[in-house]
Amino acid sequence: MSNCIFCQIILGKSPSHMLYQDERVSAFRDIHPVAPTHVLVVPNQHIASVNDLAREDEALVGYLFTVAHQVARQEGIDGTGYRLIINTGPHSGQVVFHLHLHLIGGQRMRFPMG
Ligand code: DGP
Repeated sequence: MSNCIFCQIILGKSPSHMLYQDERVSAFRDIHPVAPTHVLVVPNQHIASVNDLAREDEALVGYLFTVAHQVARQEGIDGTGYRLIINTGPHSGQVVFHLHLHLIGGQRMRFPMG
């Protein structure tokens, strides 16, 4: 989608610090990191949010987690641990309506959230 910033990043039309990309998924650093590692793992296909997932996207969603793990390993935080967050809709604070998984780590995080 031409008006979606993540689609523009995936296509290389907007700048990003890309860490991983293949034909299905891209992973790039968040522009406003909240921790030493803050990466967004996104499907290349435009899907606005979890609310817009279809049954045929189930394998793709699983693959997002596989790539998140791979990037966590690349970043050296798989052993210390990390948090994966998917915001969905206004109450969650979702601001970019292209499905994305926040991979956050590199420091101890507070819990519970909300
Ligand atoms: P969310 O609230 O879950 O929709 O988070 C969207 C995230 O996207 C937020 O942490 C900031 C990040 N973001 C927004 N615009 C850009 C951008 O142009 N480039 C990058 N790398 N990240 C962006």
